[in-house]
Amino acid sequence: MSQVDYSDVQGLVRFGYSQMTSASYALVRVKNADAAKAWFRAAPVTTAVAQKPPPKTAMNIAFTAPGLRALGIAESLIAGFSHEFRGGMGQESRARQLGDLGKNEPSNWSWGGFGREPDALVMFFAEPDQFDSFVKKSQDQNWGAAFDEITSLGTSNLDGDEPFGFTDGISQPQIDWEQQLERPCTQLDYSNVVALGEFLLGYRNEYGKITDRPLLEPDARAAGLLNAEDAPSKKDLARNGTYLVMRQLEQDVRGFWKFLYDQAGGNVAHAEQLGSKMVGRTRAGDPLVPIQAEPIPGIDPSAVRQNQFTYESDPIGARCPFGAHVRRTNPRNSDFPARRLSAVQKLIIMLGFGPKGFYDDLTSSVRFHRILRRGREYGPELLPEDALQPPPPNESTRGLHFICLNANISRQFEFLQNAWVASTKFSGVTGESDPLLGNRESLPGCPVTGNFTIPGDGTLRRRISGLQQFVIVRGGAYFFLPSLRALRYFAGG
Ligand code: N7H
Repeated sequence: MSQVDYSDVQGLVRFGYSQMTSASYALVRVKNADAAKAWFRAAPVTTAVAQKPPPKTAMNIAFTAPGLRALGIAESLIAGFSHEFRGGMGQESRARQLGDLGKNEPSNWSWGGFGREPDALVMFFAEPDQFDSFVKKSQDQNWGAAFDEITSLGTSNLDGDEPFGFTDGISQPQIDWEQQLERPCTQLDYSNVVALGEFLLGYRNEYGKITDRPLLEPDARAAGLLNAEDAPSKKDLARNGTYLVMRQLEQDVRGFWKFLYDQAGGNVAHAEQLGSKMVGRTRAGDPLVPIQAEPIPGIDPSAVRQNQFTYESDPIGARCPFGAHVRRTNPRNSDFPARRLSAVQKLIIMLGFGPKGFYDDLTSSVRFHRILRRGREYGPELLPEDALQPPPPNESTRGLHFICLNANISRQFEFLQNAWVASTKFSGVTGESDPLLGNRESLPGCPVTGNFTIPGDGTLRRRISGLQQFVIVRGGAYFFLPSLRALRYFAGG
């Protein structure tokens, strides 16, 4: 039994709302603070309580730091949130870290960017026949009085595929809602169960610590908030809330498949194989390495066929290249590939006395760098077999509204994006970044990243070059997804 009060947690933390296949994201600026607060107070925010049957509509709400200011939240309180959240995704130094340079520069984004952030994100989800009326009802007169809408980002339902045509949404961490995990100082075997405090503020994280967050004196206004677990005399504004990262990632689906077909000399099967090597799964979502017999904690029995694997059986990346998107974004146990170690050997390595060599330069433990993905696709479907046809005039764009939840943006999302996705050094391969997401512009001081290494069995290895920029960042911001109690605090009710 979880001790978490699900009725205080926004539903997106626990559910992806997959049965509600229609969704849109309204990015708004506060026009009138009182009207905005009144709208937030009345908003039917969906909680994490499981309902049977599940609801047909859902709404969740998140704020940027400027948004909290716009609602009149004191600067001293905002100062308690993380510096990434306060600084925003579009800050110059942060953009460099995230690889948002050249075409991806925040000044080119159609929304977000330094000084242009929305105040709030209102997410609408519904079953298709309910969607229009739900949004219309929510965006009533008061909505118009409260907000200026910067944009409303639509989504599309591609039946579980992302726009390049690969199955998405397979691998997610399993949250330890019951807080049963006993964490050793160092854990060497891959587990998919992740501490609650990695995804929800106010609880213990993978270090056994509670992430920093704003704590308040218990005055009358804060009376409705929960007490802090680690400072019981204080009120915990962020408990049951988390950070939400949003990035609009436009995908060049035609460019992606043209590149694959060109590399494969027009052979469809080979093109698809190369695409799978770049993603790290087949289009149907199967992993490129064998499923292991031993269970992995936190892998749902229904997901065994697609998710009960590590890279232990593929130490040189012959099946799933080191640089493949899924191997980069969750290397699982790449710390110790191909080494079945005894407890003593593991201890020796943990203490830093292990053998020196190629594998010592591998990625550090992954359990501090997991994210919960909650994004949705947008734009019309384009099947790989149609991608080589000339585009129609005024073709709509397509891509992913990437959304992830994490309690520590810098250690989770930013680490992934910087050290694993954008970096040109990863797991022993150099001079290449993520084959799907890498920024290909040759910028002063940055090595060219349009390479992709496919190690073969034994000594054979193939290096592909000339990868183009298949994904362009069109917008983004860091939000705080508050608990329902905190939302009432912000909205003054
Ligand atoms: Fe990725 N893609 O279509 O190839 N991603 N992703 N992603 N991604 C995954 O395993 C994709 C992006 C992660 O636990 C799959 O569920 C595309 C960003 C993580 O084994 C596919 C875009 C970040 C995983 C894609 C994009 C991540 C993952 C396989 C952008 C983080 C789980 C399906 C347009 C910074 C890895 C699955 C694991 C899986 C694609 C973006 C992270 C098919 C097209 C920005 C953690």
